[in-house]
Amino acid sequence: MAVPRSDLSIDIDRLQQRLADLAAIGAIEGTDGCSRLALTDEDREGRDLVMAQMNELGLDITIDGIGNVVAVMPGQTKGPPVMTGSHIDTVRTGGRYDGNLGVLAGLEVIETLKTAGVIPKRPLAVAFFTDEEGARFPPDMLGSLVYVGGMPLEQALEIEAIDGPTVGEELTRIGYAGSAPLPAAAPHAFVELHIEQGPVLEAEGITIGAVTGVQGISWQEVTVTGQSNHAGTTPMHMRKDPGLVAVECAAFVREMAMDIGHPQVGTVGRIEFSPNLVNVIPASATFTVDLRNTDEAELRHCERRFADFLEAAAEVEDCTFEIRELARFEPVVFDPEVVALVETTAQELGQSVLRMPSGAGHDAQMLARVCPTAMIFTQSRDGLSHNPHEYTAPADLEAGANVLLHTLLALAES
Ligand code: HGY
Ligand code: MN
Ligand code: MN
Repeated sequence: MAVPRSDLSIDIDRLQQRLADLAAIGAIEGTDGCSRLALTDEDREGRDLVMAQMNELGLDITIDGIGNVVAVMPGQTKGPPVMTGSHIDTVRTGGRYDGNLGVLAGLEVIETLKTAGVIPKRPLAVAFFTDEEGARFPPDMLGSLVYVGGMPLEQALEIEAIDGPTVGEELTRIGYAGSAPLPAAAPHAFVELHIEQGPVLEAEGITIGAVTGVQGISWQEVTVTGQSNHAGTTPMHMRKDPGLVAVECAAFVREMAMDIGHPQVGTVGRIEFSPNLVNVIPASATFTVDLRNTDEAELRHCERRFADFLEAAAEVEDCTFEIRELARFEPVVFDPEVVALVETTAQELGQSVLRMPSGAGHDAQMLARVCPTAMIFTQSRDGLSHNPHEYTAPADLEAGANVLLHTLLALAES
């Protein structure tokens, strides 16, 4: 393990400026947050900005068929790069750090090395992957999933957005349907810097998270169909109200997760009635169920309990239902050597560090399928994320980016 070079550290003001410039695109009025759903015009603008910075750094840039962008700094030798990166698409109520930090800190690392005249043995790459959030086009981590061969490109291009168009149509519309081959060649290693998006580091008073893996994710979309009818004339015993089934399910998901206990979580994040009018008993109700657990068997058990509840609730209300799987990823364990490298690098840099799993999904969980992978977490104030008031203090950003710098350098020199 190379001892971090004390003469090399990132420029936090430059990194903060990069974060501010990107957050200005899709800025959410009165907050530091931004809204750049995947493949929207705001996402295109964000992509254009980051690509301009990649060009300014003189990097070799490629765009692949799902719109992933990879920028490479040549090393002293050829071969697979040590890669970092994340995503720059956001949820509709996004913060400026989720994903963006990992990409922009990667560029900051490259600029720090170039300024110091350091050319690593292996090439270094910084990537942003398409549609990590999965909020507009499910599943999440779509770009990195295709990148590692987890989904054929043709299948990904046909995925429809919650607002209509397909991935392929939107990629073409925004000019990011690239030609670099897919699946991509595996990097030598992959390390992603990301905000924790949870309360653990702050509560423990720890600066850096050495992330050991990512919990399993199950996303389902349920459409319950009943009978629309007049809200005023239909006696209660004659109703087939899918809206009731949907809200009963939402309450059950919460109760079930509380009953199972930590680390089980369950969320109904999206719910839509049709025709969604004050005086009409809904014809149908569509809602999403997001279930997660670090243990695959527990997650399957939770899915089974929900399915049983849904079946019974629909039957009582004389409704039918359909389930569409939006995402299903088993828990991922990161490479122990790379996790240890993150941990020792943080310690060498005098930072407190804690090994911990990730509650959120990340592109790293896809890259872990093809190369040694780990993640670095920094604190999230109040554990807040997917919220425009998401915040990470400059000292934490600087600490995280310096751990990234020296971890990448150690991997590039190994
Ligand atoms: O849903 C997630 O965990 C990630 O933010 N895409
Ligand atoms: Mn993220
Ligand atoms: Mn996110």
